[in-house]
Amino acid sequence: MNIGIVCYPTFGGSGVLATELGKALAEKNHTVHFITYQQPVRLTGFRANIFYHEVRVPTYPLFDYPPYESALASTMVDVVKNNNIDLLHVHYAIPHASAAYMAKQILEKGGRYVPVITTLHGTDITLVGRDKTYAPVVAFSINHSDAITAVSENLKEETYKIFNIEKDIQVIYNFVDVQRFRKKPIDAFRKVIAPDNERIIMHASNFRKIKRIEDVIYIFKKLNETIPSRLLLVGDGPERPMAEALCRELDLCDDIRFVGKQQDMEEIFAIADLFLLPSEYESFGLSALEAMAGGAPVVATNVGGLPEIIKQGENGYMGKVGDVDQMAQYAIDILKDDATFLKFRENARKQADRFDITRIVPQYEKLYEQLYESYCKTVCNPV
Ligand code: GMT
Repeated sequence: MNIGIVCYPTFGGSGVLATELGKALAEKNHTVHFITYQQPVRLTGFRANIFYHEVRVPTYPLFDYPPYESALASTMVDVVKNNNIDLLHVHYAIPHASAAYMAKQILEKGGRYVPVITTLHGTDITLVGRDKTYAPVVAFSINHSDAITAVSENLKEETYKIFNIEKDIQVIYNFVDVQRFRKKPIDAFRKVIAPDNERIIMHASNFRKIKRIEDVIYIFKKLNETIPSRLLLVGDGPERPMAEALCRELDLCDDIRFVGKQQDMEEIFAIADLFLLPSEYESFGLSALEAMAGGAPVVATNVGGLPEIIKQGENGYMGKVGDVDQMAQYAIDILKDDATFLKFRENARKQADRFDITRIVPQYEKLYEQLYESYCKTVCNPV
């Protein structure tokens, strides 16, 4: 099939997932057209059947806010018309689902029919989407998508709770390429981070408030008092200055390393002994799944879709939001001896297998095929 994928090109989970999906579909001989404002960060190297169409947003002195949504809708129209696109798959409702609706209306006026699938990722529903500034548009564009998917059962339930959705939402879990993430750790890299063979604790995110970076640091502080450890903080975002200041205040600068945004996450996860994700909310927690695939058990909060991937006492633990003492104790329980740690590590890998790319991508392909067939029967060529 010829598939148009619209996503955020940045390090956020929705853009990562959309890019990995596009790459996997291309591997399976589909042709994939990414439509976004910047080359997606995980879209590296050349592949004959992957195309990238940049959305340009011409500015004009009148515009305090350049109209990205209009530029995106116009680019979608252009890409669909000129590349034989069979369907559009948009990731993250705002503004992708409403831009897709607009593009679809324009195309239909010209007799060109293209179904739209919207995948909901989390904050597009639970945080930004529910804000009354956006809510009517989000609800409308979800209801006018031809198929809707959510990345966890929790997000599906939240969507029904927050909006008046008249359609079925299918859960298709996020995935990880287990083979790629099951890397042997690079010894020299481990030694740089943990020269005295300390445990390596890791957190990766976009450093937004919802991630509670300060809790990551407090959990680490407590753990480090019992088990010598080093904390690797991967990513960047608005909370980073606060986090750096907190490390200085707690006199932890020698034990905590900020490595910024990183491309080759599989190399980094390979040296992690434990992953921390004490977020206020996570619809799924893709970074936790990637960490598990790399063999790191997870200590997280009991929120959103996290209980759908973390099994308490098996591959990690979940505590209450803000309960740093409890989460630190969980981390100690996992790392206290090698036998326990290796059991958790093995279980984390096994759990990641359940979300392997080879199991999940066919679910998207099946949805594409079913939708394309039914859409063409009823809309493109009605009898
Ligand atoms: O977590 C973020 O702030 C990024 C956000 C995004 O849309 O890029 O992540 C959301 O989508 C990911 C991929 O589906 C999920 O794994 C994250 O849990 C989800 N984040 C939240 O729900 C806060």
